Order: sequence, then structure tokens, then C-alpha cells
Amino acid sequence: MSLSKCFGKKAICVGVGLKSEALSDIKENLIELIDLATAAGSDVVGSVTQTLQQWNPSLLLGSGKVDELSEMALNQGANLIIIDHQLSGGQTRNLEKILKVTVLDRNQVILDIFAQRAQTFEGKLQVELAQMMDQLPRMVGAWMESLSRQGGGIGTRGPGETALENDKRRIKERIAAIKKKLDVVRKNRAQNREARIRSSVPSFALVGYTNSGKSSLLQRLTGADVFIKNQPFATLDPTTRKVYLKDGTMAVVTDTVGFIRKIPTQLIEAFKATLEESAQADVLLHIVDLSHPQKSKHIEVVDGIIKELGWEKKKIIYVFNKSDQADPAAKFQVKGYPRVFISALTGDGIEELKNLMCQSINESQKEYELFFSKANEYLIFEVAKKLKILSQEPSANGTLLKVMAQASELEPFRYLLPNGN
Ligand SMILES: Nc1nc2c(ncn2[C@@H]2O[C@H](COP(=O)(O)OP(=O)(O)OP(=O)(O)O)[C@@H](O)[C@H]2O)c(=O)[nH]1
Ligand SMILES: [Mg+2]
Repeated sequence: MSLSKCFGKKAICVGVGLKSEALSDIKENLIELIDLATAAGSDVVGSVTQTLQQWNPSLLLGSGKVDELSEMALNQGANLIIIDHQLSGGQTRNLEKILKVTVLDRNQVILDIFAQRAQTFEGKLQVELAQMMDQLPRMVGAWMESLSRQGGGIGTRGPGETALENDKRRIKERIAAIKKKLDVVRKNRAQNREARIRSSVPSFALVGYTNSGKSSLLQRLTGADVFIKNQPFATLDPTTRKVYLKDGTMAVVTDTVGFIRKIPTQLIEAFKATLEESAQADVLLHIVDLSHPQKSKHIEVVDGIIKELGWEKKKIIYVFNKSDQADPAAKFQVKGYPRVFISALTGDGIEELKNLMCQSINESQKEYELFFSKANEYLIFEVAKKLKILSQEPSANGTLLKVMAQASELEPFRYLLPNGN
């Protein structure tokens, strides 16, 4: 905890945007920033907003607003100021010089929460990687700035430059070392998944805005004992559990880290190993907090990240959660199909969700392996007429075929699955 830049601090949060943005959005973003700061362990003692014609290159904010903040920090005894927009290294240093307190941006607060929460070896490595990747461009900025202050240009070496270059090199080496370790984690996970694909267990991934109730739903569906809390980023590490659907159909459900608007790109990059677990799922359950005033914005943000991750071709079920505390009219204000309205808290709508999950299993295509003994090889021709063949591997005992199929299409050939299920 001692390494946290937010924990135990008295903070002022600053919402900021351009005149072209809606004021209501800037205010909603500020509310979210206050939640983030609180989740990082800060005591938020004040907040302000500013709308700008254009960004101020040296301070981001207007200089009048910075003076106002300086006075406010003094009056409130604040020792941390958090800005709801990415700051360059130079802007941070300039602001800190005037304000005389630590200045952080939104990304740094999110990374701070992640650093405090990371429990597992993998989680800690991923957070460290994200922090290093966040730090690197800030350092480059500092170096460029020191050059221009000395009136130097390309090819001029200023004092401090060598030290900075050494620091940069050390960070780059550390980044490479962490990536290597994470690769090992990734390979182990891939092996576990292979085993699951071979046994043809359908898989679902819970995705959605942070705090929408993903872990609560995992608990409701599977009885898993998981960490649930009314705050952003309660979950960092993925959890996969079995669920029994209709007629004893078994599936697995994976809960993972939540998304947020303006998610730091370094976090997505660093959490690739974690997200791969969801990337392999047959169907995504997109959980939305139906009671949230920003629900439509949340759907948009999550859909955007799904696209960025290349998952948009997957089958997606929209699960509108917290129906117990939502305005009845909220149901008519949301987009997204197929859909179901549930309450992970009361259990309302869970049966309907399970039915939709069953239906989606039957509709979604999956990769299966079929084994044909020498005596059965003549059947390959029959299979080829009905299913898409991905590969064919002949061996001494027979032929292994990889096919793409819906579960129902596979039914007549089920006895050819290597473990007979
Ligand atoms: N009223 C109500 N509250 C709910 C419901 N589902 C979840 N919650 C509450 O919403 C908060 C967040 O729930 P989580 O399950 O931790 O949400 P999450 O999506 O896993 O959040 P992160 O892991 O932080 O991204 C908790 O306080 C839950 O008790 C619901 O159906 N109704
Ligand atoms: Mg969670």
C-alpha cells in the first residue's frame, strides 16, 4: 500500500473537457473520477470542472483555473490533485511546480487501483508492465523538454540526458523481462483451454463496464465464492467456473476485469493474457447496469472495446442487470439484442438467461475433433458433405479431422468424438 500515490491522500478531482463536448458528459466523467479516486483509497475533499476552447499545452488547464485550484488545495488541506485527462510529463511537472502537491491523471489513478488490488503473480506482473509502459512516454517528454530549455536541438547532448537514457534503458529491459514471463503464463493457459476445446465444453465470458455486476452474476450462476464490491475494478484476475444449464448441459463461465471509458491502452496491452481467457469463449455475456444513468454510454464503450479486441464476430447476449433497482422505463432506453433483463441480487430472470445461453450454444459454431478408425474412414466423405473441415491428419490408426459445426449439426457424428461425449 505504501507505494500507492493515492491511498490515504486528501484529493481534489478536476473534470475537464473541450467546449465541443457536452457539459453533462464532463460532469458524469467527473463523478466516475471521484469513484476511481475513492476506490484508490483517497479522501476526495473537493472537485471542480473546466471547459476549454482548446487544451493549454503547458498546463492542460487554463492558468486562471490553476490559480483557483491552488487556493482550493490550500483551503481544503489537499495533498493530491487528480485531472480527468491524460497529462504529458511536462504538464505534470509544470502543474506540480505551481500547485506544490502531487498531480496525477486519470490513467495513473486507474493503474494505482490495479497495483493495490493485484493478488496473483500474473496480475502483479501485468500491472507492473502497464505502469512501465505508462511511464516511458512521460520520460521521453521530460528529455525533449530539457533539450529545448537549453536551446539545444537534435545532436546536442545536455546534462541529465545520459541519466535519463539509462533510466529509459532499464525500464525497457524490465518491460522485455516481464513480457517474457507473461508469455509463459499465456502458454500455460492456452494448454488448459486446448484441453477444454477437446472435451467440447461450451464456454461463456462475462464482459462489461466495471461495477455492472459481472462477479455477482458468476456467483448467482455457479455459486462461486468471488469478491464482490460496490466500487470500480473489484475483479482483476479471471475466474472460470462450471455451470449446469437445462437438461444437465455443462458449460464454463469466465469472469474477468471490467472495462471503463478512456481505458489506458497500456492496460489492455498488459492484460492480454487475462483477456485471452475471454477471447476464447464461444459466447460473450455483455453485462450492463440497467439502473445506471450512463447505461447507454457504458454499452457504447464496452462495444467499442469488444471491437478493438477483435471479438465483434462472436455471439453476444446483452444481459441487463440490476433490474430490481432500475426505473421500469429503463428497459425501453437500451439497445442490444438478443437480450435478457435480470437481477443477480434477487435471481430474477436467471432462468431466462440460462435458456438463452442454451440456445446460443446450439447456434454457435465451434471447433470439434472427430477421430475415424481405419474401419470408419469411409465416413469422412459423409462428414465432408455436411460440415466444414478445417484439417485432416492421417495416422497409422486412422484419421483425425478438425471440423467447424453447431452442436446440433454434430449430433449424428457424436460417437466419433475422441472421448465419446
Ligand atoms: N441492486 C443490485 N445490485 C447489484 C446487482 N448485481 C450486482 N449488484 C451490486 O453491484 C456492485 C458491483 O457488483 P460486482 O459483481 O462486484 O460487479 P463487477 O461487474 O464484477 O465489478 P468489477 O469487478 O469491479 O468490474 C456490488 O455492490 C453488488 O452487490 C443487482 O442485480 N441488483
Ligand atoms: Mg467483478
